[in-house]
Parts: sequence; structure tokens; C-alpha cells
Amino acid sequence: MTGRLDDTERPALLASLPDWACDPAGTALTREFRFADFQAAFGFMTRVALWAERHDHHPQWSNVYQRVTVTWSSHDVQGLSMRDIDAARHCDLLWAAQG
Ligand code: HBI
Repeated sequence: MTGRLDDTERPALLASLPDWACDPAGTALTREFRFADFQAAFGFMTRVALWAERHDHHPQWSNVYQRVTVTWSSHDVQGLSMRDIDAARHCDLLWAAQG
């Protein structure tokens, strides 16, 4: 379940996350989110941080005012795992929920 996704598993899962870019090596997923202002961006980061702590899976990310760039990768398997797919899905849900 949390092992490294192989070449047969990855394509369909990535296709289900159209707003995320996968690096050529297939080891990381990245998406930039844009918000109305810093407060909205930081609220999103707070919600993602709470998810990250609950799942012991943490983003690599950066924030510039209303923009948040999020990258998910699983260092323990040196690539992408289902944990990254779930994390990206959760980010998309939080993004959609902010209205
Ligand atoms: N978060 N995204 C991500 N990837 C990991 O491999 C990871 C993590 N958070 C915690 C974690 N690994 C720990 O289990 C170890 O690094 C100690």
C-alpha cells in the first residue's frame, strides 16, 4: 500500500490528478495553488499541516504571499507512494472547499 508505485500503477493515478505535475523520474508530484490573499494561503497550509501530522507524511513546500507550491514525495521508497497520491487528493479537496 505505501510501497513505491511502479510503472504500471503510476499512469492511471497521475491521470486522476490532472493539476499535478510529476517529475520525469516519477519521484515527486508538484502543484501550485493560488489564493485570494496571504490569509487564505496560510489557512490552506494550516489545514494541510494538520493532515500531514495525522498521516506522518509531510509536504515540501513554499509560500509567496497568495501562492503555495506543494511537492509530495516518499523518501522512504525514493519515489511516489499511495501516500503521495492521497496527500495530493486531499490538497485538491481542501482547495475546492475554500469556495
Ligand atoms: N513525508 N512526504 C514525506 N515523505 C516521507 O518519506 C516522510 C514524510 N514524513 C515523515 C517521514 N517520512 C518519516 O517517517 C521519516 O522520514 C522519519
